[in-house]
Amino acid sequence: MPKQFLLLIFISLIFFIRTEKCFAQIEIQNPSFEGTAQPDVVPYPWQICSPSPDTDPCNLFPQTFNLPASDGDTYCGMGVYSPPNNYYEEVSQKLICSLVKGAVHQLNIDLAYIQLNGTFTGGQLRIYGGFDVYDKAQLLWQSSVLNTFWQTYNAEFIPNENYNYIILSPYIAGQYQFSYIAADNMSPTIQVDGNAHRVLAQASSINIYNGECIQLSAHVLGTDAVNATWSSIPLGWFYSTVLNPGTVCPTQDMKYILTITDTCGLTSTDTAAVKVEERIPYIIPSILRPITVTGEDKFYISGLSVNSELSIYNILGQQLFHSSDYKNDFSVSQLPASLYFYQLKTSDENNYEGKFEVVR
Ligand SMILES: [Ca+2]
Repeated sequence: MPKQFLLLIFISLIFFIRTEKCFAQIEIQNPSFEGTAQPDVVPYPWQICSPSPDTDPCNLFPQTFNLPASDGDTYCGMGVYSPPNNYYEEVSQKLICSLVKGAVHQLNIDLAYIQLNGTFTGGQLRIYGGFDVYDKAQLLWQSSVLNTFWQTYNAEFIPNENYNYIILSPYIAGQYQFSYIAADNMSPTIQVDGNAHRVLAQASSINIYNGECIQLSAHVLGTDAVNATWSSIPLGWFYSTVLNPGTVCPTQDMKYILTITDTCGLTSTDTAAVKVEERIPYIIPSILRPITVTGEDKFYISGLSVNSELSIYNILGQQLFHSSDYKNDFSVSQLPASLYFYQLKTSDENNYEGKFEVVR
């Protein structure tokens, strides 16, 4: 096989892998509206949002309502009467898992409209998202004008919030217009872009010195998190407000991946990079010639680590300065020329004692 072909196959494989789409799924219960055909009732667990949709074909008008189900035995029928009557028969369902704010969602649904003695025309279906049975907080999608035969529609939408209800609502344009919308055979799941998440994992990166240990810091934004794991730590521990994965003592640069899983299986990951540095030996000054104008008047310890405790004494043994977390900020500008003594206790529990001279 020529090399060019092999290269082409390789590039195609990379392209295929990179463009493969990944979806999470939200279940729709009873997506085919299966139940006992009857007027003014919708099959469980669908709920009536605005009275009164029907489970069809229910022989409400047997001479004309002769549309068989698109899938199974029954479907949902919704009457609509445009302004000024504003009559809309609507159904809603509480989702097991909420929609995901900002993510691309897709579902399929079969739709048609039913003619009644030539008085019904067209009509469309709208899908809303909300937070209760009656809440039409956001119009998510609207179909084109329907036909008298079943057609499958693909609804794609992006919710502005994590709505936990969807509402199906009939719509017809114009005034004094009637229609009767039929809906059936919804996809059993709403597909959500796999990169979406309801919770956000946050891990903090940090630098340490070789020989030190560190407790990895992790937080989660959102309230639906149920599980968290660190990929480089052999733990499978559960969610708490502040995640505490324990302590790690790497001797080389490491990356620890935090994965938060929410109640519906969507995940969010973040990486904590731990950079391991070799400790620089402390360089403690022995002579200081304070020049205040250039700022060279500080007792500056090169290589000082955090939480280092420093005390400074005069030649009489009187303590002039103490800090439990010295920041290289002690000024000798006001000290007379003399000999002084220091005690330094570093964060790794090493003690250093010595003297320095202020010279003027
Ligand atoms: Ca059905």
